[in-house]
Amino acid sequence: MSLVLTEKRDTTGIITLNNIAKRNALSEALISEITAALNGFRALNIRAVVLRAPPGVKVWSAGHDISELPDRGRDPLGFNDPLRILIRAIQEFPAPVIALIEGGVWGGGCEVAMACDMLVATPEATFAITPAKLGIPYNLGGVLTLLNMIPLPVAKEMLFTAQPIPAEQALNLGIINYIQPAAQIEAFVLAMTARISANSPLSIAVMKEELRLLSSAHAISPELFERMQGARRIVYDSDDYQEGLDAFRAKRQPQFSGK
Ligand code: LCV
Repeated sequence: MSLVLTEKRDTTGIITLNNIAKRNALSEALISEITAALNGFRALNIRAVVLRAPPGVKVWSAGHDISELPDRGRDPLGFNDPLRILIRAIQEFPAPVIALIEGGVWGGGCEVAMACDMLVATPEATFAITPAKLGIPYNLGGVLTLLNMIPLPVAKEMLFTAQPIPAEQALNLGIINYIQPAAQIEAFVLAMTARISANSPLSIAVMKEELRLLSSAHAISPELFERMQGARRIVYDSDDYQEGLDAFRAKRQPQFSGK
């Protein structure tokens, strides 16, 4: 069974995350189907992509597939982790990718949505960034994606509380572009992609790449990078990291010791 559905409407490509039973958890298999769909769209004259879940879902994506996270002792969010590959594939796709959000967006699912160029959500949509709930040391690239989208105090609140924020707050903060009722959201997003498709794809592609390069242009010394990696290693070597994984697998609340 395909984990994603793809569709071409004129010059818009639509990718629908379709593993509802697992709440569209971003497994390696699901991610490889999304990246394959994006690569397929590159070969066609696609001028805008919509990334969505089926209409009416309660969960857009439950984030990283926790069952695929390594036990303690290995970086869970390394450069070649499938989630990191997907984030880069979205950011480097040469046309705008619009996230059409219905339902809850969790963990790495928020970073996938926020790696998109624009977000349109239903009023019921929520956004929760959850590494702290699992004992995960988020990675620098992921934190930068969030920092480019969310005002610092709110990014800290979302990371430290791991609690969802509602679509209205996300709209007020400029994290999402529009809120649209579920009955109108697809037509609204397709009208947006039609406007984009009428413009110069070459001009849009170069401006998207300029914005990506400038927003990720942060001077960081080797010493600073190594210091952060060392700090992250303490976390993914910790009892708490293992406890976060074990608790999710056992479907119980984690008890973090701080060790
Ligand atoms: C694997 C899952 C998942 C899942 N993985 O349905 O950002 S970071 O750093 O934290 C990063 C590492 C990350 O993204 O970590 C994942 C963060 N995500 C979360 O913390 C959300 C975890 N999921 C949930 O809280 C619930 O599943 C929600 C609220 C999303 C939906 O609840 P609901 O009651 O509707 P279930 O929990 O019953 O889940 C249905 C099936 O999907 C699996 C879950 O194990 C269950 O599988 P079984 O039917 O086999 O028991 N599932 C859900 N989320 N992230 N598998």
